[in-house]
Formats: sequence, C-alpha cells, structure tokens
Amino acid sequence: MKVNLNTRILSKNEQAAELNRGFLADHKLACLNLISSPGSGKTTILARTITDLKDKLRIGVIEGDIKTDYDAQRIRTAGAAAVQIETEGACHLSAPQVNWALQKLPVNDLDLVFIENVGNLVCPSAFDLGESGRVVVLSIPEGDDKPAKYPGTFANADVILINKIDLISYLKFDLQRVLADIAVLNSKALIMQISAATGQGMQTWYDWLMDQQTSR
Ligand SMILES: Nc1nc2c(ncn2[C@@H]2O[C@H](COP(=O)(O)OP(=O)(O)OP(=O)(O)O)[C@@H](O)[C@H]2O)c(=O)[nH]1
Ligand SMILES: [Mg+2]
Repeated sequence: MKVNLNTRILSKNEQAAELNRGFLADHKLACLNLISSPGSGKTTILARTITDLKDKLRIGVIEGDIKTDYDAQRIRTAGAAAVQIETEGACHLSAPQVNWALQKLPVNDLDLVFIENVGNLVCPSAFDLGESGRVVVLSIPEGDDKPAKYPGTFANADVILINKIDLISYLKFDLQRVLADIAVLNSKALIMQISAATGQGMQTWYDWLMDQQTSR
C-alpha cells in the first residue's frame, strides 16, 4: 500500500469543524465564537444584545461551561433559544460538542448563532469550532496587561470588545497601552469599547452584528 505523506490527516476536531462550517453555510447562519476570561461579561453582553435586537435579528446561543446551565437559563430569560454544554472539566469547547448542540437549536428560525466558550483566555483559541468569526472580550477589571500576556487569543480575534468601560475611571487601566499591544498582535481586529451594563457603545456592536447576518 502506498501512503501519500503529503495528504493532511484532519484531526477529529478539524473534521467536526468542517462539518459545522458546511451545516452553517447550508442554513445561511453566521456563527460567532465568544472567548474571554471568566466573568468578563460574555453572558451579560449576549443577554442585552438579544433583548435590544429582538425585532431585528433571530439569535440562538450555544453555552459552554464546566458545570451548570446557569448561562443558558439567562439567555432563555432574555428571549433566545439556548443549548447548554457542560464540559465536566474541559477548559474549552470542541467542534463535536458544537455539532451536537447545533442539532438541538431551531436553526431554520435563526439568523445568527453565538457560541459562548468556556471562560478561559488560553485553550479556546486553539480549537476551530467551524465558526464564521471570533469575538474576544476583555473587561476593564482584568487589567491592561492581558493582550500582551495572552497573545494567541487576541491575535485571532475579528472583534475585540473592551467591556465594563463604565468602570474605567475607578480602576487603574491604561487604555492606550491595550490599544498599542493589540495593534502589534492584530492589525485587522475591530475594537469596540462597550458597557453591557449601561449600554454605552453597544450600537456599534449591533451595527457590526447586523452586517454579519446580511453578508451571509
Ligand atoms: N460594571 C459592569 N459590570 C458588568 C458589565 N458586564 C457584565 N458585568 C458584570 O460582570 C459579572 C460577570 O458577568 P457575566 O456576564 O456572567 O460574565 P461571563 O463572561 O459570562 O462569565 P463566565 O460565563 O463565568 O465566563 C456580572 O456580575 C455582571 O453583572 C459591564 O459592562 N459593567
Ligand atoms: Mg457566561
């Protein structure tokens, strides 16, 4: 038997990511993978987005947490369909898990699927889930050194949301340093300063989201 060593053997995760990409394309669905540290505000951003865009964009959410379905409950309370994945210890979501969750969402009635990854600035960025875009959240209380310390995650973002901007005057956070560090890592990412608590800056985020849906 002859083995062609130039043939790339896809890993189980990559195969599932390809399946997800095909499934999302067939259903004309945009899909955004949301990555951040625990507590940066991912679920709060999603809940506010769902409420504010309820007449314009039909959103479904895949929630990833090590344990509990608390976040899926928050999403349902905000008015969107949600499927919770409990990873039972794993620090990131995998493409096969997302494949399973996509089958459970009412995809024919949706325009956009968010995947809220497990709170972690390291592992999630290494796993392709088949998403059409990556959104990384950095919140003010985490500190202004995070892009430099976790470069892989910030380098692969399409959008970087700097959340909890309402707290900037209370904490030592050098916004210019963050912007300069991100510029070194990623010149194409859109950077938006927002507060999911007060609504500040959210319109820019909504405008970008609406563009994602119409460009499918
Ligand atoms: N001041 C302020 N607080 C916020 C903002 N966004 C979120 N929070 C608070 O931050 C805390 C964490 O928010 P979550 O939305 O649960 O964060 P998360 O990233 O989903 O957390 P995990 O799912 O555990 O990773 C909550 O107490 C929120 O009310 C904001 O813009 N400003
Ligand atoms: Mg959450």
